[in-house]
Parts: sequence; C-alpha cells; structure tokens
Amino acid sequence: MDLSVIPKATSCILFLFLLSCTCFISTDAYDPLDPNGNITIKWDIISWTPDGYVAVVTMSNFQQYRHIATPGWSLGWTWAKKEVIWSMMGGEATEQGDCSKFKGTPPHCCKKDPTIVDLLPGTPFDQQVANCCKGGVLSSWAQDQTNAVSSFQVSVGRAGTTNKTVKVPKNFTLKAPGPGYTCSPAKIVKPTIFIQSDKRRVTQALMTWNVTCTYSQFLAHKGPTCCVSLSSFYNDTIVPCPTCACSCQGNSSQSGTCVNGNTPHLASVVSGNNNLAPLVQCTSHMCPVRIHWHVKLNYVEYWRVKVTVTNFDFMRNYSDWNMVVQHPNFDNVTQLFSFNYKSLTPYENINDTAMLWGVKFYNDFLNQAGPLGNVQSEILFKKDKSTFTFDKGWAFPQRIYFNGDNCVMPPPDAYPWLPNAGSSREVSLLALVMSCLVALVFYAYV
Ligand SMILES: *[C@@H]1O[C@H](CO)[C@@H](O)[C@H](O)[C@H]1NC(C)=O
Ligand SMILES: *[C@@H]1O[C@H](CO)[C@@H](O)[C@H](O)[C@H]1NC(C)=O
Ligand SMILES: *[C@@H]1O[C@H](CO)[C@@H](O)[C@H](O)[C@H]1NC(C)=O
Ligand SMILES: *[C@@H]1O[C@H](CO)[C@@H](O)[C@H](O)[C@H]1NC(C)=O
Ligand SMILES: *[C@@H]1O[C@H](CO)[C@@H](O)[C@H](O)[C@H]1NC(C)=O
Ligand SMILES: *[C@@H]1O[C@H](CO)[C@@H](O)[C@H](O)[C@H]1NC(C)=O
Ligand SMILES: *[C@@H]1O[C@H](CO)[C@@H](O)[C@H](O)[C@H]1NC(C)=O
Ligand SMILES: *[C@@H]1O[C@H](CO)[C@@H](O)[C@H](O)[C@H]1NC(C)=O
Ligand SMILES: CC(=O)N[C@H]1CO[C@H](CO)[C@@H](O)[C@@H]1O
Repeated sequence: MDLSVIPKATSCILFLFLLSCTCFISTDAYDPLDPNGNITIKWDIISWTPDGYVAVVTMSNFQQYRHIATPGWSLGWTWAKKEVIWSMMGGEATEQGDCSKFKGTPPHCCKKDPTIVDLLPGTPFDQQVANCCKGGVLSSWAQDQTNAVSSFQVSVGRAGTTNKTVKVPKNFTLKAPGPGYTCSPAKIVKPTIFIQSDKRRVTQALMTWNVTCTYSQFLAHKGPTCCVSLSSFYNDTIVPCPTCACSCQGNSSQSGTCVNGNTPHLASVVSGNNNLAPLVQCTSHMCPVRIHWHVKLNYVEYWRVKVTVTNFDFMRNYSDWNMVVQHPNFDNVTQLFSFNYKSLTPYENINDTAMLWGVKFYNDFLNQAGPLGNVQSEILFKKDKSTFTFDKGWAFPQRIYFNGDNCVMPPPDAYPWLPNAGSSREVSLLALVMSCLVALVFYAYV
C-alpha cells in the first residue's frame, strides 16, 4: 500500500470531524426559528410645544416566542442636545438627575441619559396612556399580540421644535431586565398614520423615528440556561441532560455554586435575597431548567409524548413561561393536554415548529425549585405512515427553546434506541466509512 495515502486518510478524518463540528456549533446572533424577530421602538411626535415636543413612544415585540417577564423592560438613551423631560405619562424615569438650574416646578428628568420604566398595574387613570402600565411585561407576538405592545408619552423640552431642528436621541439600550438586546441607531421613517377608533378619520404623526433591537443569547448569559433529557417506553434507558450542560459542580473558577435539594431551609433563606443570579439545585447538568421528553405510548394511528419542565433555580419563578419545540410531526399534532399550543412556520412550507405555553391560572406559573417547581403536559400526534418511525431517534425533538433560549440537547448518538436498532447503527457507521473511502479514492486520483 502506498504510504502517501496515510496523510490523506488523516485529512479525510479531519474533514469529517470538521464537518460534524460545523453541524453542532450554533451562532447565536441569527435565530433560525425566528429570523425576523426584533423589538421595534417607535417615536411618534404628536405635537410641537414652545420649547420642544410631545412624543408617544411605542415598543412592539415582534419576536415570535421571546417575551419580557417581570420585573420588566427598561429603556435608556442619550439625548443629542441638552433636552430634558418635562413630564411623562404611562412610564417614568428611574432617576430625576440634577434639575437645580430650573426655577419653578422642576422637570421630571434632567439626565443626559435617562432610563425609563413602565408604570405598575393599577396606576391612576390620569397618568395612563393606551398600552401602558403593565409593569414592563411584554408578551411575545405569537402568544398574545395585544399585550406585545407597550407605550408611554414623553414631553420633551429644550429640544428642536420643527422636524428640521429636532435631533433624534442616540445610543438606545433595552434591558429585559438584564443584557441581551442590541439596538440600532434611530432612523427617521414615514410618519405613522393613526386611524381614529370610529374609523371615520385618520391623523398622522408630525415626525416618526424607529429603533430596532435584536436579541442575542450569547450577550444575555455566559452559558446555556436549560437542557433536555429523553426517555421512551421502548427502552429503559433515561438519557440525562449532558453533564456540565450549563456549568460544572466543584470549586474551580468556571464552576457554578449550587445548593443541595435536601436543604430547603437554606433555599428559603436565599430566596429572600433580591439578587437575580440563579442559585441552582446541585445536579450533574447544573441548569436552572430541564425539559424532559418521554415517548409514552404507541397507538395504531397516533403516538403520545409526555413533556415535563422542571425548575432547578431557587431564585426564580417563571411567570408566563413558554417553550418552542421543533419536531417533524408538529404538522399533525392532534391534541395538547393542559398546555396552549401555536404552530410557528419559520420556513413557509416546513411546519415542524410549535410554541407551547401554560394555561392561565393553571400552569402558566413555573414555581421556584422544590416540590411545586414543575409543569407537565401530554401531546398526541397523528402518524403520517410515510414518515413515522421510532427508529434513529425520530420520536425525539430536534431543538427546544425555553423562554427564548436554546436548550442543550443530549448528543444524537446517546438517544434511546429501539431494541432492534443496533444493525441500523452499524449501517450508518458503514456508510460513514464508505464515504470516507470514496473521498480517499477521489483524493488519490486528483
Ligand atoms: C422587525 O420585525 C418585523 C416583524 O417581523 C419585520 O417586519 C421588520 O422587518 C423587522 N425589522 C428589522 C430591522 O429587522
Ligand atoms: C418636515 O415637514 C415638511 C412639511 O412641513 C415635510 O415636507 C418634510 O418631508 C418633513 N421632513 C421630515 C424629515 O419629516
Ligand atoms: C452608550 O450607552 C452605554 C450604556 O449606557 C455607555 O456605556 C456608552 O458609553 C454609551 N455610548 C455613547 C457613545 O454615549
Ligand atoms: C417602524 O416601526 C413600526 C412598528 O412600531 C412599523 O410598523 C414600521 O413599519 C416601521 N417602519 C420602518 C420603515 O421600518
Ligand atoms: C476545592 O479545591 C481545593 C484545592 O484545589 C481542594 O483541596 C478542595 O478539596 C476542593 N473542595 C471541594 C469541595 O471540591
Ligand atoms: C415564587 O413564588 C412563590 C409563590 O408565589 C413565593 O412564595 C416565592 O417567594 C417566589 N420566589 C421567588 C424567588 O420570587
Ligand atoms: C401547521 O400545522 C398546524 C397544526 O396541524 C395547522 O393548524 C396549520 O394550519 C399548519 N400550517 C401550515 C402552513 O401548514
Ligand atoms: C437503549 O438505548 C441505549 C442508548 O441510549 C442503548 O445503549 C441500549 O442498548 C438500548 N437498550 C435496548 C434494550 O436496546
Ligand atoms: C396522516 C395525516 O393526517 N397526515 C397529514 C399531516 O399533515 C400534512 C401537512 O399538514 C398533510 O399533508 C398530511 O396529510
């Protein structure tokens, strides 16, 4: 045998290795399940005042499944000139800043870089505007469009008083409430048209600008925040979340801290703390949230899955949680028990992705770690005879997101097998070897 083949064999293996790597590394900036997802912040100037303008600022969450939960959003920007906020409705600046230069009633906020938060539910009517006062909570577009919009009104002074002299604010920051969003510069767009409620008259903004903010999981957290475990009726093996999926136990610098589940008194002490950092129960995966997918039953026409979401974080209740699941059989889901369901169609004719969330007042609240810290549901799928199989892990999801973040899946070769699936595995290994040989032959002849 020619010795020169050996480096080629090595390069072939290297090539296959690189190929398999590119399949598993995901880039966080682009979300294949919601490629157009963004939060758009729109400023509509509705009147000019002697020293500035009154604007209605509207945030629309166009993301299909990522929402903003309590304690809600906060929006910041930097004024382009020496603007001040005389007054606000439906929102408030967190700090007034130094207004000592003003005689008489001081402005609401004199800071160069104000931070605005929503007002709380129950705000008096005379301080409200439409879509305000939800404590900064924004639903996702797929779950509830009417609650995916939040507005406040701001009266700006020491600003331009015509559309030629007004300067758009700069450096927008959106916190939800932590990091994760990156906002574009403001762009002047066509003035918004408002249709009056009786639909007999339309008005328009004097000037409008838009800011678009997009999410990156990489900016939001240092590492993953959830993982997936799998089991099935046809194999006793429970495939756990990958070890160290979110962090590792131990005391090195990369390791997380955790609390043992059998010390609930410690958990109740720490949950009095206002810190948002997770404090997870000690597990091999160290994730705050685990999603378990169990293939439960096989009928002639249908098959049934049980999904359990478990909270391992002692510091956090998930109000209004949601998850997104990608599985080819979501085009024929027959029934979901005790979760809400909506099909998402990121690609026009592939209908394999669904958003699931809790039923209001029943299981929309995922309690902190402990005996109440889980929610579950069962899904009934209708079999399509041409695609349905328990072989090759087909019955398991391809991707799961919890609250908008991608969960760590077990490696595909660890999925529970059908008891007689060993031979098909050898076949696929053989196919791999064959393809490597084909590549080798190709190399040898070029
Ligand atoms: C923001 O999302 C909306 C709705 O999906 C989309 O129409 C718009 O083009 C997006 N904007 C940007 C700048 O991506
Ligand atoms: C400013 O207003 C004038 C009319 O008053 C209009 O023609 C012009 O397009 C406006 N410019 C912008 C940037 O809105
Ligand atoms: C933009 O805002 C961030 C955070 O508020 C701040 O760190 C940064 O210096 C600001 N940049 C400019 C150009 O104002
Ligand atoms: C500005 O934002 C609004 C949503 O708030 C959207 O309807 C409009 O299309 C946006 N304009 C542009 C030019 O992106
Ligand atoms: C922490 O690390 C030190 C030194 O690296 C080691 O002696 C100690 O046993 C470790 N403690 C735990 C709880 O692992
Ligand atoms: C979670 O909710 C429960 C019940 O409403 C409450 O007792 C607990 O203090 C909450 N925990 C946190 C961390 O907010
Ligand atoms: C996708 O599947 C769902 C559930 O079966 C169905 O209601 C929906 O109409 C389908 N959408 C498309 C575009 O096929
Ligand atoms: C169950 O699946 C595991 C892989 O996760 C495999 O090692 C085991 O052999 C399977 N059990 C049976 C009875 O086939
Ligand atoms: C068995 C069955 O109902 N199959 C249907 C699954 O969904 C696709 C697309 O929605 C249909 O084309 C199949 O007929």
